[in-house]
Amino acid sequence: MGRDSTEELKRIVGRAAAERFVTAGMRLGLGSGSTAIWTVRRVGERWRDGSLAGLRVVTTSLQCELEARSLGLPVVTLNDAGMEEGLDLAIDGADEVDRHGRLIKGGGGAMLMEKVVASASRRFVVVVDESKLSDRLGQRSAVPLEVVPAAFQTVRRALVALGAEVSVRQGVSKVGPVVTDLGNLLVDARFHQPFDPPTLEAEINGIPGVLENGLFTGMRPLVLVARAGGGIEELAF
Ligand code: A5P
Repeated sequence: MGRDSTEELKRIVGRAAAERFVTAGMRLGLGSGSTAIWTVRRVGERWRDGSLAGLRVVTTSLQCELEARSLGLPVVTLNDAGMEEGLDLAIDGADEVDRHGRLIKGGGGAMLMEKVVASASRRFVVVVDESKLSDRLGQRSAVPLEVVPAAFQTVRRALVALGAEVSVRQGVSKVGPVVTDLGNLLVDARFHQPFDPPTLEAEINGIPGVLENGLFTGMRPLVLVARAGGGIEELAF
């Protein structure tokens, strides 16, 4: 690790996205996790200093919503009046980014609404530190899935047939499984063999009982990468 710690890189890149891409009057999607939260905070500062008049934000998780509301940001939903055309921009973190701009997301368990919000947006900006760059998706992270609880065993069998090692994410300060913001299970599917990301994304979502998975392969994001040696690189896909 170079000059800046990973936590500092997250702060730098999260704030940079809020400064470079967010403008007054935008309909803005805000992501979740320890990097995107810095974007939320910087948007909050800019809102309070009056430079983002007319902004409306859509959040992707309870974490993000509580932060946005505590900062006084005007939180709306995709179903509210005035949001029929979707979002101008969404900004979010990622767990892995490959050289084609394909992502694994969902380390924080919010990938269902993150994918809804990103796909509702004309532009998608991803904020990461350089440790998230990956030669091959799946090298660092399992693929997270949000699963209807009653369908867990059915989904597990189908994932094993696809070659995955399957685990149910467990709470840290709570016994038992993690329950998502939407009341479902979080299942982590680890693939030890290389896979074709778009094919796997579609195959997993074809399993009945799977609500969404953390592969984001068709989004063409602009990825901001905070470098440990200093500076932020912009990778366009
Ligand atoms: C939340 O569910 C995720 O998709 C996050 O965006 C992703 O896990 C990256 O999180 P960090 O910025 O905390 O590493």
